[in-house]
Amino acid sequence: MLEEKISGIRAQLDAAIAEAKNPSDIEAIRVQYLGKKGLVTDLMKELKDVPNDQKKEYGQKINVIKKEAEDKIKEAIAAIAKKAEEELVNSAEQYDITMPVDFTGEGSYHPITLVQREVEEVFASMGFTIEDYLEIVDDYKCFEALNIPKHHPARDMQDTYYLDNGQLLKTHTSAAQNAIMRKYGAPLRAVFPGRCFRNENTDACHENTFFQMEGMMIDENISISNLIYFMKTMLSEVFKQDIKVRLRPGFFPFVEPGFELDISCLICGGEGCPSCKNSGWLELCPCGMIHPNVLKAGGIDTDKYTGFAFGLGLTRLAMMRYGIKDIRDLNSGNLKVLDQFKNI
Ligand code: FA5
Repeated sequence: MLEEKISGIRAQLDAAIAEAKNPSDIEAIRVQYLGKKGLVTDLMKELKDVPNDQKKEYGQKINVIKKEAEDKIKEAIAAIAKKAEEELVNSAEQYDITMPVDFTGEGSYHPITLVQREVEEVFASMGFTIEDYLEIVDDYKCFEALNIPKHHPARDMQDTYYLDNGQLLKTHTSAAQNAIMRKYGAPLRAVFPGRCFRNENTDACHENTFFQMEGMMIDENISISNLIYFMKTMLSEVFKQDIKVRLRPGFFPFVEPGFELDISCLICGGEGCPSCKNSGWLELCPCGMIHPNVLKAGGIDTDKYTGFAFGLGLTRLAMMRYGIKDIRDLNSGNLKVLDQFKNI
């Protein structure tokens, strides 16, 4: 009697699976056989009325058909998925890949890229080479070669993302200074843009991922006047107008003396707004004369050469150049923001 029921269920199940065309058909079959009121589940409920001496044998047979139904349903799901994938691949062959593409969805350069290229052009025209550098660097390049030994308090100013292997995400483009000095020796003029990472609380003018552009000029008789000249030329070329700047003392272990170069906030005209933390000034470009220890670490003869370096906040420059009020818009990936730069 039980055997008859089981073979009836098996035949029915096989027929139903053979007919199934999509995942919802299979789900209906699963409910019909293995669901709470399913045919196989009902068999198990009958177990309580079976005489005790036959319970074990009865139970084993039900378990076999239950397992068989589960396996068949699993196989059917896999087979249907495979068939759907094959159909998709076959239908893809029907596309003509030689058809001309509709370019109405054309992209645009990111505003930071646009500003980066402008600044690069200005410096290239003044004889600077443009260098590329790594985003993952070691402690020596990011700190020690820059006169920031281990446990120096200046490290606290750049909350660093360390990797498990001891390397770190570059916190500033100054991390490339040593490699570039070693690559070219003196005299040298180079700018090197790059992405920097700091574990910062974000606000309208701070991001945890932002761009800087470092610049270095090393030669005989280089002084602060050279530094100021290059900074002013760059800003007037980029903004195509006179920009109010102020220079105040700034401390960075890798320069001596060091300065902070701020520009008057172009978003609020110097009145004060969230983009400039209500100060009317935006910290844009720390700079200074390269510390002799840093030159020495880069293999430069400090009796003969001096140099200046600056670390331009490229992301902030892009904000000022295009009137972007919140730095976070630049990393948002929001196409509405980026679309505005299509025709630039
Ligand atoms: C530095 O990173 C130094 N390496 C700069 C330097 C280079 C000094 C060479 C002297 C000589 P600072 O941490 O201040 O300094 O960053 C430089 C600029 O990067 C800032 O003025 C600002 O424009 C930009 N910047 C820094 N942190 C952020 C941030 N979280 N979000 C956006 N821009 C930032």
